[in-house]
Amino acid sequence: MKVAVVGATGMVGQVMLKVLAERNFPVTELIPVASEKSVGKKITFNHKTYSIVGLETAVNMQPDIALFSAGGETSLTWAPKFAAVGTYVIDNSSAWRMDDTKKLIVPEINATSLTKNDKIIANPNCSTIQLVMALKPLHDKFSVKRVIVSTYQSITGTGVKAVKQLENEYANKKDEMAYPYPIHKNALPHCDVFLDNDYTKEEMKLTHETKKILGDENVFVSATAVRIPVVGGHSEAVNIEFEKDFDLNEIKTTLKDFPGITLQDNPAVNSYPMPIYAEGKNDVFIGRIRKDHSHPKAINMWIVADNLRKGAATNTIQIAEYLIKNILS
Ligand code: 2RA
Repeated sequence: MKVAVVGATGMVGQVMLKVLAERNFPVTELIPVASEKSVGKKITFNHKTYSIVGLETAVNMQPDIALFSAGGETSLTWAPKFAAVGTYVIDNSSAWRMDDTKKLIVPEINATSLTKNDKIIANPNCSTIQLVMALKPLHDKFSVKRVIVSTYQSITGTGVKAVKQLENEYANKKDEMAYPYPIHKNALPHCDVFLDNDYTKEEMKLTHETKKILGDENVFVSATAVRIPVVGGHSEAVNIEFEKDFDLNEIKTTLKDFPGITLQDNPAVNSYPMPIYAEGKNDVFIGRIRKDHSHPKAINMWIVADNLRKGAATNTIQIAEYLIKNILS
């Protein structure tokens, strides 16, 4: 497979290269793509050295698959150009996610909806992916009615500039800020920008994307997205109200049996997910599963995942794996 990685020098792009190698993805030729200032720089992948190219050159090389993590503007302009030469594009930006003509894919949930005509495929937002991985098996069995989620998001979701800000704050250095306030010893209830309804874009992504991925407009999600000074992954405290009665043990078994989920749920021995231990892993980790004592048809749980992996790079590559197994073969 001729594979382009668009945004190859970014945090997600770098993790995509790592995951492609880890999973022995059948890359016969890599096309690392980045902004003009990086063109010509070298990237090593699977013990081979490649030169970074620009977008125009990459399109003309006609890759089989292009994995995008280069922002919405670049994707809106260039994804159609790649698709026009027959490339399957999997995009990590929000550009195509809510486009009715594009599919929003978490492979364990809805990859089977993909056809050969889906040349631009949207990868959901990282905080959405780990949430819907828990919701999907429970929705199928117990009909999810309402979800209240509070996220505790890694600064890596913002990018290199945020990681640099935290390092500078550790070192008491004043430099360019990624956030309007200090992030060290702080928690910012502000991920992405505020909208007219006083929610942030990140919070509304959780609401809208969850409905689309589950294919059910009657699943109601209310979110509060918080940025915290960690780097290993995003955590989410989630309350789920069901339409149907449920047995807690059946809830746990249903989650445990769903591909891509690892349960870490034994308070007696302090077993629960944490971002420091989820970092570098591809699963979604779930624990603190308990009945909501304030509501007869609701439960609480804690969900953690590496936002650069299952939240971005790994999910993207799992979509590509599905394509080559079921559509490109
Ligand atoms: C964030 N989910 O964490 C967004 C984009 N990666 O900032």
